[in-house]
Amino acid sequence: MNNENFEKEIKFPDGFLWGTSTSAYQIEGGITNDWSEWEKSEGRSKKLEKKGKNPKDYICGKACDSYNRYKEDLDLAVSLNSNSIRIGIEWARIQPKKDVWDVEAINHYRDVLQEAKKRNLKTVVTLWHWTNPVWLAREGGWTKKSAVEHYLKYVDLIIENLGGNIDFWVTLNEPMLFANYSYFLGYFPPNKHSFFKFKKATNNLIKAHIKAYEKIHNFFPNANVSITNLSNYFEPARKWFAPEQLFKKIVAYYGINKFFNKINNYIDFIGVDYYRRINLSLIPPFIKRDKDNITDMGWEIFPEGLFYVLKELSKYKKPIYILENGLADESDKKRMQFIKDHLYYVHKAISEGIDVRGYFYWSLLDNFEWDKGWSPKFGLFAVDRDTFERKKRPSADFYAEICRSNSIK
Ligand code: IFM
Repeated sequence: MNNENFEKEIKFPDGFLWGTSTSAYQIEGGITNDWSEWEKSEGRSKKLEKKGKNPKDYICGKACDSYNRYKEDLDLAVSLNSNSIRIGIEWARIQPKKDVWDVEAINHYRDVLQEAKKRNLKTVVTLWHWTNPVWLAREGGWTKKSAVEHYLKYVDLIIENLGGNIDFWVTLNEPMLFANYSYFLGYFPPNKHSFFKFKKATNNLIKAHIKAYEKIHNFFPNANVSITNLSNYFEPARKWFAPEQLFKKIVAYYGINKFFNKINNYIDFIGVDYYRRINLSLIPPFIKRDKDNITDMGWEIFPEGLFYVLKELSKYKKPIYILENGLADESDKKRMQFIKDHLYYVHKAISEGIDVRGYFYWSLLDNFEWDKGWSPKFGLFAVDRDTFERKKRPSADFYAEICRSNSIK
């Protein structure tokens, strides 16, 4: 990115939300759900061993022990001068069995939210971030209509017990990615490869969101409710090649627009999770990325893409919050520039009239990166895998200064 872009200070609007994002399963530890069961399964371990990988590096286990260390984590968020935090609630903790509601778990999350409030942090709360109680998965998970009814009972409980401390509700995290990875591409449990199941799960997730939206609004008429969507920037690898253009349209439709089109009358804001540009190729040669411009996971760093995504999503005419943006960068050599460049494009979008109201860095801590296990390091704070000690990376100070000054210098 051209440094001329940063010759002068860039100020963000007053009241802009600055935060970090986390999710329950990825940091809390000690959870039993469909993911924890799958991770430990023999089939999964064998597949990993065949690839020369150690299955232990792919087990969430105690994660970052945040279920016990949440006050420390909230203090870290405060140390960043952020004014908000995105946290998750784990359904499987609240309803470990179909007919058991765990009062201790509910009280725990009440305390987490109250502690966040005590620290003047606005709370963005994700009710479902891909993981499910084991009993629900055994009933057929999201391909069954009953999942919607079960989810809504869980939402009722959250509304009544925790709703007063929730500023922004995220009913579902990246539902299209979940439906795709779990039921079509098969990367996530239950590892299915069926377009039919993918469609069923998608439709049930859409229904679940719409009904949850109505329930939350019945109780709290002024609530802010939405989903987050993984909104990466898709491009055909060859702009002149019609099949790749069509491929791009299909992927962008299923990846971004389908869900928002269906729920557009049932959202108060747009939640954007942006990470990278994805070039869609159908035939070789496949694009090779310059290694200076990729993350530890090989994802292309493409800040401009965030601007295009914000432009595209502005058509829904809702306030936009970037609820995830970050990179895996263990050495922390690229993180400051990454944040700075993405924020440059956020600001450009705002100055062109797009109503962006917040930015949340993913993630506060190094955490469990799902099927990629423990190696990707997204955190502003590193976490020792044995002692759980949190250690600040230099980019945390950099981000803290942005949050403090509401500007980039
Ligand atoms: O870690 C995930 C998160 O759970 C959902 N959005 C993308 C992140 C990075 O892959």
